[in-house]
Amino acid sequence: MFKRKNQSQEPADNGNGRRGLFARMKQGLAKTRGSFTEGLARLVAGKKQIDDELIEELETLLITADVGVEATTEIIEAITERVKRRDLDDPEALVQALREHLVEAVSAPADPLDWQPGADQRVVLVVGVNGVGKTTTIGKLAARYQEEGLSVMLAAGDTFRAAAVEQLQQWGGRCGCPVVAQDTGADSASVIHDAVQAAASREADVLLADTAGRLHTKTNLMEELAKVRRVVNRLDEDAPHETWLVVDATTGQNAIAQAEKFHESVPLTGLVVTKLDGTAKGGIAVSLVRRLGLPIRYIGIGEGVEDLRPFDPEAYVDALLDTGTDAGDAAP
Ligand SMILES: Nc1nc2c(ncn2[C@@H]2O[C@H](COP(=O)(O)OP(=O)(O)O)[C@@H](O)[C@H]2O)c(=O)[nH]1
Ligand SMILES: [Mg+2]
Repeated sequence: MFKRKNQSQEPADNGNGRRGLFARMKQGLAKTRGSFTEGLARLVAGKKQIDDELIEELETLLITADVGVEATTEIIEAITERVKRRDLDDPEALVQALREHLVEAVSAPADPLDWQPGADQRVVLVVGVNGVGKTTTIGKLAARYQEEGLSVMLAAGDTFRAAAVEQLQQWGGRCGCPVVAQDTGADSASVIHDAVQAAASREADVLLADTAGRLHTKTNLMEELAKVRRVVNRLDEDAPHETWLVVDATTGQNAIAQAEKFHESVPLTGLVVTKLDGTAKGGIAVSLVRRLGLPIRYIGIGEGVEDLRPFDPEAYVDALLDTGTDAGDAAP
């Protein structure tokens, strides 16, 4: 059983309590925040007004954090325009403006995921290349959803290696979620097909389907995923209800091209950005949203079950810029 079941008996500020949520996210984003906030502080220090040099350095800072050339150019242009209009006249105001622009850039239109026990069943396909954190994310999500009172089933659709199935079974065991699996080397689409049928007959609220990031055969991964999607869709014309691409934040700008390729083959509905704790380039979240127009649903900030957070654009940017406080914590 997970420790967080006992959380009410533990001090409120142990990082799991409501007050500690924002602190924990800040800690997870420490690497990006470190370079970003220090950079900003250095830029702004001792400056009474905003000059070209300051704006140029801000541009460099954004690029360095992997915000991406396009988003950076847009933000810098908007800020330059505001400086010209004298709408922004001191470095403090500049930081506030930067915050606003980043929040806007990292937000994409999305319906809330307010899934209810006993309501419509949700089939979620989780896709992404090998090692990005798909199985781990599914394990963390299963625990989260179970805690919210939803009944969860898992599909071991990554049939590439035995370890992948075992890994999912371990996560399933921890939260008591049934795992539908077949032997290694089985057809991923067939496993997920069976799982969708099993989830329907057991009336599970959520089916989280793991998929392969690599294949035994020379079959194209994208074609295989498209097939999985078709098979699921044949069983239920509304399914998959969600297709989430897991992206490893430490991949850098290559992640964008990778994401676009997936999106062409299996229409994605959202993103999960993992391993943000391992990089100073948390700006990748901005590039991804800017290029794909998809919402980030969750972020991974560590390996533990509690290290998956629903994504909140404002809290994220505040954690990066160090502008938020625990008191203002709006994280769920
Ligand atoms: N630091 C860190 N490690 C993570 C995170 N998410 C996953 N991992 C680790 O990344 C490795 C690969 O994860 P896995 O779920 O097996 O990736 P998959 O091949 O996409 O299923 C594992 O060691 C995970 O513990 C994260 O948010 N932060
Ligand atoms: Mg896996």
